[in-house]
Amino acid sequence: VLDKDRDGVIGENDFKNIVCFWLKQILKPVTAVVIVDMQNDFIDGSLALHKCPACHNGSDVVPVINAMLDSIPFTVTVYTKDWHPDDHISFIDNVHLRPHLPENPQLYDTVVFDGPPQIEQKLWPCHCVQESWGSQLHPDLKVVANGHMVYKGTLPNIDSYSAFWDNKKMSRTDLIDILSEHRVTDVYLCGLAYDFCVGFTGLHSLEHGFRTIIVEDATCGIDTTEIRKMRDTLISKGAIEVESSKVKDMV
Ligand code: VGL
Ligand code: ZN
Repeated sequence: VLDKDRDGVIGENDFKNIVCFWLKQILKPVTAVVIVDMQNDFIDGSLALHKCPACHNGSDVVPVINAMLDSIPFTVTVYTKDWHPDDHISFIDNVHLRPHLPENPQLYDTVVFDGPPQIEQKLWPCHCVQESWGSQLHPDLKVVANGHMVYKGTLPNIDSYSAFWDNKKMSRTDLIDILSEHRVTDVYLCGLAYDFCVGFTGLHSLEHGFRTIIVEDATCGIDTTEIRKMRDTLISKGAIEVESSKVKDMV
């Protein structure tokens, strides 16, 4: 900011530069779009949304996201991948691998694995195993040349719904570094699933102080009740929801 007037004293030019810098920051947001977990398993595979209670179809949001990527000049584009080792704690078929296995666990139950630390975990079908077909991005999703890839849920003993931190905030991904490096102010969120990975990423985005915008028609979810709860929580903490058609006027 002080490049032009380097006499060590804050003069009129410095002051103007500082005001200009902050006006630009305020008037011209630096935007990132975070495209969460648009992977085969959530669209056509083991955790396909159309087989889940809300009966949404993950493939419906592919063209909406593609259209945004074609028409909106986001400064930063991030793709996330749920990226589990095959002995991951969230898979129902792996409960026998853990000590103190909960009694007769059922798919989609939330169980508590003994610690330390104690882990509360919802049990999912095996999904998004590293390098498998199910973990690949949907083939029709547009992948931009300068996009970043963030991997989450990569450790066997902890799940990670958010693309920032794992569910116990013991480890973090590269996402905050990518956003900070580019001085991002506004985070636009889309992808799957609204009530889990999109939602928790949104909550952590708010915690980091980003203006957090959920693109309504570019995301869908697993369970209607959970979707409603997540929406209420996000809105109460300051997130906003907009239609993709409105985003071009905000960026
Ligand atoms: C997700 C359940 C399990 C998601 C990931 O991407 O929303 N949901 N793992
Ligand atoms: Zn997962």
